Amino acid sequence: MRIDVVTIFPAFFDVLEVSLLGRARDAGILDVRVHDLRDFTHDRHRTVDDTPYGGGAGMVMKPEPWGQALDAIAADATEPLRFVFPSPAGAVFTQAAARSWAASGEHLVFGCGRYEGIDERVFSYAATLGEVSLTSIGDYVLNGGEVAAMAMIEAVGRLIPGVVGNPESLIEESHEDGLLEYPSFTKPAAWRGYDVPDVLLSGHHGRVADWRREQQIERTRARRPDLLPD
Ligand code: 6GU
Repeated sequence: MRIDVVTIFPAFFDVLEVSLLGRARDAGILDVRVHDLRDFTHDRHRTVDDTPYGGGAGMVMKPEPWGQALDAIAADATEPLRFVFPSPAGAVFTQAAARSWAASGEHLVFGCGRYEGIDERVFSYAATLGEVSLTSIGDYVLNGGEVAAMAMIEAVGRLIPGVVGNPESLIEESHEDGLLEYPSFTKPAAWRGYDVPDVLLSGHHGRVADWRREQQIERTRARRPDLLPD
């Protein structure tokens, strides 16, 4: 899968070299390329922002460098493009979106804005080159799209076949079946006065499965009732 990132902080993405996604890159499963938005400027100060029309606080990212960056990426794309602009004003990113993007065969382009945002016309222009998603990772505010893009890249990347070693570990986990994950335990069976639930030591696979499902439902009711059907 091909993923491009456009950012004024390319070093933020150095951590993609390590861990699971780093190995997937080395194995040629994930091809992630990070671009510095300032490389698409032409003035001496490599300016990427300007004051907002209509006034107000903060700066807005100028459209011209974005247009050139998106054009450069589109020019050598071989798969359909999806432009993802991380934004607290976007639709909330979910496991369903991660699954859909991972299975789509699309080339993902993350456009990371800073300051008060990107000139709105950039989204309209991107829509002439591919699909456009404005996507939030939750109801809180970050300083820019970089951390959100990283979260989405990891969520999507680990669903690409071969990235996660054991595909079964992708199935039994929080959100995949619409419920939170059941609690896990390992040895020792007794630790500092806390015991592993007896049912897990029983060897009855059916009872273990029933107990885990009950735990999933109970936890989801307690912590995330919004995930349960009415
Ligand atoms: Cl995607 N961007 C920013 N700046 N803040 C956020 C976010 C994204 N998602 C939640 N908060």
